[in-house]
Amino acid sequence: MNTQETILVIGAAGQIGSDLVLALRKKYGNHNVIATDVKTPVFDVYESGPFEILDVLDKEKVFKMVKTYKVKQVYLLAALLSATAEQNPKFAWNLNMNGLFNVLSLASEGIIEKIFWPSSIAVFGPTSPQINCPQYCTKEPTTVYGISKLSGELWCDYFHKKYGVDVRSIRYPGLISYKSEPGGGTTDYAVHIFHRALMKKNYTCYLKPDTRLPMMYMDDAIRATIELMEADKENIKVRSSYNISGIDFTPDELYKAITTHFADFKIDYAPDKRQAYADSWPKSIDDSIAKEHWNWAHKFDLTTMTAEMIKRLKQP
Ligand code: AKB
Repeated sequence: MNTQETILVIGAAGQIGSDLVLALRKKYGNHNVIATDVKTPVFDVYESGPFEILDVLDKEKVFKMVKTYKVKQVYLLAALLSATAEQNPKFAWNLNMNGLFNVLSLASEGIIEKIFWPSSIAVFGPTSPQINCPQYCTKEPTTVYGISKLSGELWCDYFHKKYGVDVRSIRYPGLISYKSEPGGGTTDYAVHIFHRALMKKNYTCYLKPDTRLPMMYMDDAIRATIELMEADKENIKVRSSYNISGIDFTPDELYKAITTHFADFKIDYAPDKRQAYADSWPKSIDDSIAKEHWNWAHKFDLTTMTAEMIKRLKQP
């Protein structure tokens, strides 16, 4: 991307947006990355470059913003995650689908050139392979969120095939970050647990101790996103969404990793509705196709991620 081109990030106040905006600004210049959301983002995002209030469902305003800032690339992050989507299926469908549709339509009309849209491991369901779940397999998601993400993937692929839209996507696992807490997901426990440990308080986990899920440290996820967006067009042969893999662990394994830093930290378990969503997802992911197409490789494992989270959260 040349430094005169502008990037629009929609959903900049969320967990991914809080890190992605800063990484994009570092790479492409503060003023070339327009952060937008329906709510105010973390201070670092707000003060380091342009921020505008934007609801992705307001197609006219999205269009106006794209024109005003001469936007070439859109990162569309606004979405309802698994737990909140289940509480409000209609709104989740509207936001997760029509938001994407608005952006895909602008690209099909040639108004924007490139789109990033996040999918999730939630596209898989109980009939998908549970261990090393491959890129291509049966997908029968049983969550509202998973249904919307799988449908979105199909729309991305359709707009690419029919209109040549350059849309790129990743099936994120649970993301672990220190800048901003996640909201409304099933994998959020893996962030909340660190905050409790640092506060020297016990943690009550809403998943069972042996619930293994695919996870990733945010630095890896941001690098994957930017590497995918910068890869040569001809190498991107999957236009639905790419599997990427980082770490997989259970709440008990994460707890034990944290106790190497906080020996007195205590956990107990009170599984709730989110257990069923977690049980429907794979335990680990095969990402050999992403490795082959655009050289993806994760860096952080459970030990290095835990040490880094604690170090970062301790910093004032
Ligand atoms: C969630 O838990 O809903 C998300 C996801 C796996 O996409 N973190």
